[in-house]
Order: sequence, then C-alpha cells, then structure tokens
Amino acid sequence: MAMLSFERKYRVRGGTLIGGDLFDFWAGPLYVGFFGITTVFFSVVGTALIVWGAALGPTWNLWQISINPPDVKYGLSFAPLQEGGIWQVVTICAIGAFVSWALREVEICRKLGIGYHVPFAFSIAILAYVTLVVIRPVLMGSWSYGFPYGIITHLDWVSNTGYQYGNFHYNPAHMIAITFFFTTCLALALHGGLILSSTNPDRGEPVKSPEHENTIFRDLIGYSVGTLGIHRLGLFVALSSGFWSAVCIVISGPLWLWPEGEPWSEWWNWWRNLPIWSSN
Ligand code: UQ2
Repeated sequence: MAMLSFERKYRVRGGTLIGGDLFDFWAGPLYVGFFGITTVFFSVVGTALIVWGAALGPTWNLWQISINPPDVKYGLSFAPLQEGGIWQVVTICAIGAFVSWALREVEICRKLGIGYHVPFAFSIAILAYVTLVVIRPVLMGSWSYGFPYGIITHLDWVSNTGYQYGNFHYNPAHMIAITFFFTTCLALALHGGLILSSTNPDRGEPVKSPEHENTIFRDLIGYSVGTLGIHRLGLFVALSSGFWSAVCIVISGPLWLWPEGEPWSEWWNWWRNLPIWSSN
C-alpha cells in the first residue's frame, strides 16, 4: 500500500483513552489527541518557569544557568518559589509532559493496532528521570537530593553525588548498568553491520536475504539469534541499561547509606566476611 493511501486508511477515529472524539484530529502530520494538548501545556509552562528562573539571576550565561532544588531544611514540603519552588513546579511540569507524551504514544499504537513496545520503552526513560527527582529524594526525606536543571550544574551534581560514595564504579548495580550499555552497543553494531552487509552486495548482485544473515553467524559462532530475536535482544539490553541505572542511584543513599555516603568499595566486604575464610 502506498504511504498516502495507508495514511487515509489509518487516519480514522478511535483508540483514544480520554476525551472521545473531541481531540481526535491531526495538525499537519502530527496526531494531537488529549495528550497532545497536555504535552504542549506542560512543556510551555515548564519552559516559561525555567526562563523566569533564569531571569531571576544571577547569570544569562547558557552554560551556567541553573534551576536549583530547595535547601535540605525544606524537607519534603513545598519551598518558596524563589528558593527551590520553581524547581519543584518545573519537575511537576516535566513529569506531566513526559507522561502525556507516553500516553499519546499509547493512543497512536491503539489507532494503528500495534503493540505498546514504544511507549513501554519510553516509560523506562521516564522511570530513570523520576527515580532521580522523586523516588530517591522521597526516600532520602528531602527534595534537595534532586538534581539541578542546568548544563554545568547537573554535571557537578553527578560528580559530587558519585564521589560522596567513593568510587562509584564499585557500585554493583552501576557495574550491571554499564555492562548492559556496552552490550547494547555490541548488539547494535552487530545488527547495523549485518543489515548493511546483506543490503549492500556486490554491484549487480541481488540484495541478500535473512538466510545469509543467519548463516554468517552460524558459520562464525554456531548460533543466530534470528531477525526478530535481535530486536527483542536489543530492546531488552537497552531497557535493562536504563533500569539498572535507576537501581544504581536509588540504592546510593537510601540503602548504602543514609544519610551520608559510605564508599561503595566497602560493600564488597560481604565477600571477605564470608564465614569460610573469615576468622570472626
Ligand atoms: C543475528 C540475526 C540478526 C542480527 C544479528 C544476529 C539473523 C538480522 C546481529 C547475531 C546476534 C547474536 C548471535 C546475538 C549476540 C548476543 C549479544 C548478547 C550481543 O543472528 O539474525 O538479524 O542482526
């Protein structure tokens, strides 16, 4: 089916989660829907608050502008706008916009009658953000543990938070997350290379089939995960990267160790203290 006639076929009513037909329309190529409206609303309000926060000073240097979370003394309460309250409302707007975007993806999937893999994948990215600015601060008892919204300042936050626990590379969940990030690169490099290799045969030769793709890996390592399997594997290792990143930061403090950091290297003493070789 040509693209234009396909669009006519699928651009039909229905599949909405809320609002019935009211927002069930397109703006040019973009589906709107109830959650398109809420995405735009939260994005505009959040961005306006960031610009207002920047205007309050002390700098217009793009690299140094920072919308900071409240002081630790405000705990889990609302802070005055100019003392972290802006950060709190920006955080609400950001979560509102991200969740709206995910639900708009769900509505489009329902229209098309396809699986929810794309919104599911995006929800892991939302989980990673929410872990940093809601779940961990709540577990630590103060919004001050959220990260500041600024280009340089969020880098400083990552560095300071990491060094608070000594060498973060000893964090076991950090190790698992990194391993998944690297495996994601390996899987995408293998997949990208394989697809380009079979779709770029010698001049005059026909494009090769999945049989060729299977066979190079069967010859090479005795196993092919398959054309559908590589995409399942890719989604799994990519989402696992984000998931274990969230675990790695949420256990730093709430579990190991509240309220100040014990070095992650100390965690490995469980091994040295095993009764088999520990004299105590
Ligand atoms: C494959 C296959 C694909 C692929 C790739 C493989 C035809 C087009 C890349 C090979 C992948 C394997 C053997 C798994 C590697 C495991 C990890 C953890 C990276 O067999 O099927 O489809 O793109």
